[in-house]
Amino acid sequence: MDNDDVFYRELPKVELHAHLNGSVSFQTIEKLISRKPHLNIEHSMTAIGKGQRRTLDECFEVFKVIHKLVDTEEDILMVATDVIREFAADGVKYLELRSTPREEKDTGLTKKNYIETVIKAIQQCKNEGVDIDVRFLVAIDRRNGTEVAMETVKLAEEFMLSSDGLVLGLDLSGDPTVGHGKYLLPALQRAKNCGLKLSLHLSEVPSQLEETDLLLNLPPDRIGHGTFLHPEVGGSQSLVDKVVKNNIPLELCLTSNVKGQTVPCYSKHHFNYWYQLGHPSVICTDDKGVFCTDLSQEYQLAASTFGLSHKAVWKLSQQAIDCIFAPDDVKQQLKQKWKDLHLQVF
Ligand code: 6MZ
Repeated sequence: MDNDDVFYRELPKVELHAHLNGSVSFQTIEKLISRKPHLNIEHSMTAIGKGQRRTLDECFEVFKVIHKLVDTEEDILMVATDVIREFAADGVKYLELRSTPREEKDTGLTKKNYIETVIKAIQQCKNEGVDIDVRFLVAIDRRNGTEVAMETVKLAEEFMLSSDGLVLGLDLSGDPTVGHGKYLLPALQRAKNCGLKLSLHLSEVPSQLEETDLLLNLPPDRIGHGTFLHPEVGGSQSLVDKVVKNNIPLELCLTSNVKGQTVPCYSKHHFNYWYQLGHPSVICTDDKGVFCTDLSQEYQLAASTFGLSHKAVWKLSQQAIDCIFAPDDVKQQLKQKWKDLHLQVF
């Protein structure tokens, strides 16, 4: 590692947009494959390597393969503990993991078990003294429609009340070309009313202006991607104005968008647009396993592409603290941590 690599690794980081099953590393996939050799899954089917690109559609096929490998409580516990330890090893001090609770008839897995198991993994890592504060966002896969969305919100609500602050909110994700947000509004509204924080994937693909406008009226607490919000790429000034007026932070995932081909190259990534506006923008990984990246690399890419100094990068990672869903006392603790580490690094 050269000095620059060391800086990014040691930079304390906040990860706010990480899908559990998209974050499974090469090593963990190997363990899963050896548990289930009869599936005949090869590693090339679960990740998109350096220089490779896929359409977003193909990316969603990759998740289906991973879901076949992760279908028991035991698998989820291993995957979640591995993912948490890997983020910690990469210098992430605060992580909000998100995942879609799944029910698997063949293994008896229920959605409730699913969430309980992720919580167990978080607690296990905490008990082991892993240096990272982890929270959980329950995800709605938009493909599954109105009823499942409402069911998911009710489940998230239950866990928000019983998980000692570990379950904080809700994510809306899934293939953006499937379904329409208007059918999910009642569920999202209910989530908001009961105190769940909302992070919504918005405008990840073009031509979602109407849906985005509708969902921005909630308003969400954070936006995932927002790739096609601004007028230069077919969005609109009024959408940008809504985001700015409500001061809704964006979760931006450079490699994911380039490899998934919604952004043509790093230099055209919308990070630049929002960063220039001075709008809260948080660098995230999305799916570090599938896209073969980590958060240190994403910060380094943003810096090298857009000419950010180490000082500016530090500020960027520090400002992410204000965008977390955990309460103020957690923000204060993290700010103190950044302060202490700043003295060691600079
Ligand atoms: C939208 C995405 C996504 O929930 O099984 N997911 N949704 N856009 C993306 N951009 C690439 N990347 C991942 O993790 C996998 C699930 O996360 C969502 C999809 O619903 C995917 O099935 P979990 O842990």
